[in-house]
Amino acid sequence: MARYLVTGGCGFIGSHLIERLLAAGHKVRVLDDLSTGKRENLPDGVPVTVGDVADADAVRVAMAGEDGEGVDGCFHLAAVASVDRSREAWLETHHANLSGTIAVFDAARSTNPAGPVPVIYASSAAVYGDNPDMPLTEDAATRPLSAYGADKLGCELHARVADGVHGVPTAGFRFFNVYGPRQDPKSPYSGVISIFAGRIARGEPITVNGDGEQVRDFIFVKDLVRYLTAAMGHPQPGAPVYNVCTGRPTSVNRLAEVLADLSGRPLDRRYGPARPGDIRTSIGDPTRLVAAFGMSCDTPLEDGLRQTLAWL
Ligand code: NAD
Ligand code: UD2
Repeated sequence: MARYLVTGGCGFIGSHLIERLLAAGHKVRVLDDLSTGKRENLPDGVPVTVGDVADADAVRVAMAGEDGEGVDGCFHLAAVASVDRSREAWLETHHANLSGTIAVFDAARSTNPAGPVPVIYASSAAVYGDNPDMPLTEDAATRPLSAYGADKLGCELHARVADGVHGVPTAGFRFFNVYGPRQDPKSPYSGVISIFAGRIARGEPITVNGDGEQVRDFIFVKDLVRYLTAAMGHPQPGAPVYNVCTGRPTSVNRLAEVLADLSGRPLDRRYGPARPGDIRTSIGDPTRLVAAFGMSCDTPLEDGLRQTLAWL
């Protein structure tokens, strides 16, 4: 049994991760500002400190715990997880997304009585920006198109500092487009699958940004959290980063059609302007991930979408 801090634990991915950690018998506590996360996403009894991950004192206190015993590791997921929000609120999202990550690395090096503890953190496919070399390997050039992607790349650079200078083992996961139950269908800043699924289920129209032929690599959340727990169990030197992806492309148009089909509802699809800074094609190469962890993101899209629709 280990003790972990999960930042952003009340959010979509964090709540699935915590479900898995608790099932394995670990003790978990959470730091979350509840800006998009909800306490109801977590079972009763998980201690939640409401605070800002960019507030270094709040992070240190959350990591130390009431008894001052510290943690065995930290899963760092807190961020403003939206390209659109990072355009509207550039500096504010930067504080959460990059300064918050440095605050976590800093606390991980100094707060725990037994010395530095590992940090497993969320990066994003957004670091690749408009790189056309599909499928994207981890060695592909990074040229983010958004403040969100730039800050995630910054997290990876600081992870190297955490590891090389401060002895904090880290592993960064470049999540591609994650979907599944508990992704908020009502927020305009949510992922496209939850927005489309919610609107189609309510009989409302959906808006496709641009021509809808942009392509994404969608991963089911329950596939993803297995890598985070595996990485915590075997921290590696050198601040590795891994794509978390399937290698399978799906266009936004096709996604809308499959969702309408699975939910048995008519598709009322409208086309709006392309989103500024939107990436045209994003498909990852999972080779490094599979080699390192011996498992792939294998939930077929239609199965994952069914589970998502059933949760609504
Ligand atoms: P989410 O919005 O559901 O979860 C983020 C959580 O962080 C929420 O609980 C929110 O309240 C909390 N949070 C936000 N700002 C905070 C702050 N300043 N201080 C403390 N808590 C704060 O989003 P998610 O999809 O679960 O994303 C989790 C992580 O995965 C994020 O780092 C995100 O950037 C990353 N990611 C997500 C996707 C995806 O497709 N969902 C893809 C790539 C990367
Ligand atoms: C980026 C990252 C992803 C994650 C996410 C933030 C890439 C390739 N992916 O996702 O890893 O970090 O940011 O959580 O950078 N769309 C519509 N209509 C809508 C909503 C979205 O057409 O109502 C389109 C949108 O323009 C985009 C696609 O759907 O082309 C996916 O959008 P998204 O916001 O779900 O995710 P994306 O790709 O920006």
